[in-house]
Amino acid sequence: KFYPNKNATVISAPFSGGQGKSGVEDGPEQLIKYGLLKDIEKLGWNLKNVNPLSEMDTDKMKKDENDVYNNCKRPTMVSDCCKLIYNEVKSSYEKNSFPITIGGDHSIGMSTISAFINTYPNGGIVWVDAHADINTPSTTESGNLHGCPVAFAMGLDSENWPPHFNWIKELKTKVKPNQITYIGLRDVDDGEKKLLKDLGIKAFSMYHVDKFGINEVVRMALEAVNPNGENPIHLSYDVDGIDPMYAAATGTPVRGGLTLREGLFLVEEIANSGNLVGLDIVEVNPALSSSAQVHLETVNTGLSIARCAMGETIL
Ligand code: EXY
Ligand code: MN
Ligand code: MN
Ligand code: MN
Repeated sequence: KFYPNKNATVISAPFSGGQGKSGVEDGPEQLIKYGLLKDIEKLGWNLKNVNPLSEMDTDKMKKDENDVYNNCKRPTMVSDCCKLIYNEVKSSYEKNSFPITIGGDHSIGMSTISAFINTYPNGGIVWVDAHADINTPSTTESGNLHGCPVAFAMGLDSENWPPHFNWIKELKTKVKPNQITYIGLRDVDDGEKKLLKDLGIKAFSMYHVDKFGINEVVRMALEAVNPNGENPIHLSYDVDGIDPMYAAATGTPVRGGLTLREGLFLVEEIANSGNLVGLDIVEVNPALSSSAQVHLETVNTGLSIARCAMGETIL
């Protein structure tokens, strides 16, 4: 419905500055090495692969320990890289090319969902994650900006943002509470719980998945952000939403997550709705693999998410 020409852009975002562990910047390379582009082409898509960070010396920037503002770590690096990623995702959306952004850590979600909402102001976002990633500069305890992208895209607490993020503050459209929903939550900070509650964001934790089943949870999630069934959907998928049994090579694994099938079913269901227009796959960190098998499992989980999103199992 949205992409009659089946054009898609794989946007590599080899970025790790939103958190402290190195290795997540190699996620895009590994996903591509194990077949991401070929897999999607096989499903009939015309692909381009771009890397908006190719000119950035992110290694050098990461060592700048003075790059701190209030409680936020590496705001210069995160802001500079996220702005480049924003521009790339926005341009893909404008060209009617399905953006598939591969991370990299989840701080880049501030770019992808901002680009989405500034293209489709009535769109809905599904955020799959063990974490809510909605800390503000005032609530974050870790100072890691990969725990904050949703707050930035919503414009929360913007008076306390590092001035580096003025570009995102000035974007015309902010994500509104009824435009984002979560699936898979199980490690949410107290300050985040209060924000979710106060804002009335519909969030489905693992408790809800167990109680209602994944089919009903996806139905409720889509109803929350796409009540008329016609709005475009952007899916931001943190692989740590899936249980570490299937995706252990990630920076902040939390036990008790989605099974592989639950994690893929929800993607299939959203793809089947015909409204999926953009995808992020983030937080694959090959360096955190305890064995070659764990490495393969995690990368393959990422590849499966991509194939399901691009229609592999639409019959
Ligand atoms: N809530 C914690 C923090 O703000 O540091 C953990 C965030 C982990 C974020 C991961 C990527 O989803
Ligand atoms: Mn995340
Ligand atoms: Mn997470
Ligand atoms: Mn925690």
